[in-house]
Amino acid sequence: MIRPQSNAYRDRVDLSGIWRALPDPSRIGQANGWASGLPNPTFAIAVPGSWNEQLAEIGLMNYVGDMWMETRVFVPFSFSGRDIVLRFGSADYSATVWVNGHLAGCSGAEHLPFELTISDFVSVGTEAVIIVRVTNLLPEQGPTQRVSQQDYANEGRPKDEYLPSVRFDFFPYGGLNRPVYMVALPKDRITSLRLTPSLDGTIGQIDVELCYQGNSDRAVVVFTHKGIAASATLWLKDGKGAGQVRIENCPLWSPTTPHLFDVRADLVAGAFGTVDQVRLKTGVREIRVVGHQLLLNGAPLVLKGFGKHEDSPFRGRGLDLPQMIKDFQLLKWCGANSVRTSHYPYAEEFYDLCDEHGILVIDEVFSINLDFRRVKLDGLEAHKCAITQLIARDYNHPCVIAWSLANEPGYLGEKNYSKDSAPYWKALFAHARNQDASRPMTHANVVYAGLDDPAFDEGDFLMINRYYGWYHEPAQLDRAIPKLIADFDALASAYAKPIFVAEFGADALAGQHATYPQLFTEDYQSDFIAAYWQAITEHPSVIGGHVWNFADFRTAQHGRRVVFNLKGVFTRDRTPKKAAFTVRALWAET
Ligand code: BDP
Repeated sequence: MIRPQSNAYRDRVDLSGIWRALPDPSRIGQANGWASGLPNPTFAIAVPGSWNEQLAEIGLMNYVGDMWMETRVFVPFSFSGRDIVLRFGSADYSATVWVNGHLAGCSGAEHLPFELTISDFVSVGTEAVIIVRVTNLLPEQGPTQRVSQQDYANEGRPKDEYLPSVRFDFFPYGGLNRPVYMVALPKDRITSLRLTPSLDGTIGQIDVELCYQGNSDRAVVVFTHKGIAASATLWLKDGKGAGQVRIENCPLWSPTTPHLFDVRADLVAGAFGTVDQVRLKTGVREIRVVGHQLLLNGAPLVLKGFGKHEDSPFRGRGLDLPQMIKDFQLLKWCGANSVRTSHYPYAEEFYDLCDEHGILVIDEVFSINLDFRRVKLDGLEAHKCAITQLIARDYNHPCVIAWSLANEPGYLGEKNYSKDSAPYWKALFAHARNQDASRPMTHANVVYAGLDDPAFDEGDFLMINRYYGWYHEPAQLDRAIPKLIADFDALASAYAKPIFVAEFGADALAGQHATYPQLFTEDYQSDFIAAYWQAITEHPSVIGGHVWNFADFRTAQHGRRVVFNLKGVFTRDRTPKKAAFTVRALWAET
């Protein structure tokens, strides 16, 4: 999927701004003709943005259900003769779209972009009415399953009930949380561009694969970076073409040298000359797993950084560019070199900034706490689709060094997890490797799934989330750390693969202190992180760790949570806690 862009051949109109919204808890909207225009009164809502905090005062903080949203957009005369497409960065969690009363289509996988062709439903020089019905109710089957209040009761675990009902420890914000564009595309056009870098000594190679529609005969793809230029001409046939560039003494992309190439792909149709052009940035680097190490450009990596969330005051999960910029300043200030996009794909702007700042990314699909007592074939198919769409979106980012296919399956410690889930993981990892043979695959293991988690057999490196000293052995690091080291030792002898601590952390209420180990104090959080970091760096098979979490974040309501999950080393408004200074000192030495 090509990102929306404006150039001599393509155009985009940004639909961000104030839209109209109308909740539809009883799902009466479609029968009452809302697809053609919302009845009054409606509420103003900002897009991108989640409805929850924005519209809390009219009772929508915990609302789960359908929300109808409307905007109007003038279709410019310059869009004439081109294909007109609506492009949503995401809709949380799914959406149906109508344009001037015509059904335009539906969203794809959660937290990922989708495009709908609307050329037949609009006329240039007039205003189009865009209606979107968004729902934040998850489907029953999928990479992340729905859970209801009734399920908690049926499963005999009323104490686990969250408001709203979710299977995960973050807020199920609803809305159009990423930019929406109306895009004009040439009829003969590039439909995808895949760039796969590798190294041959000091020569950087980039394999180029391009798909197109129309009657073009060749494409010219040019890579430039500070006075270096290389290009490939691809001869096209049957909708695709491939080629390779080789760059002598190639400047490589890495956290310390995030060299990026500007890429320009021109689609050429014989005597008509160039008919389409696409621009993006990429970098040349190679990522490999060898024994217990993860190698970037041949050198072993120590991953230091955080699990994060997209979460900000008022916007919820809505794209917050100033906060994003600030976060990169703080990541660099801490000395972090990596993040995991826990627990879903982030906005595309985030990966652009990771490329630019040299932040390595473990890119995670939206799959949390899969309960294998309920998994059906549809769920596996939806999970595969989500992986396909994630890889298609993020493939060209040098920052992405691995795909995480799931977080904490088997969380409920289901009796038959090991047996029931093995074929699922086999099929899922095989599918993912078909989509990308160049990057390692992994998943995050929870302690309850056991060290014989069958997903470990399929992954290239082993991610573990551990909370010894917090949920277990509370405030007792002397008991916790030996358990952590025992897990490292057991995994290292069972698998010839690197181990990575994808989550470790403790809640801290900013301003809370004690002279002795006390949960929820800044001091215990700091000591906890320091003790884990020592165990991580001392173990030869462990390639690093990510503190859970970068910043405090809103969760669904539960007695265990004081409004937010407080495991951030920064507060939700990015004030550093003591632990932020601790990681800065530790990571400066690593
Ligand atoms: C882990 C989950 C993460 C939670 C964290 C916690 O992966 O989403 O927020 O625990 O409890 O198990 O803080």
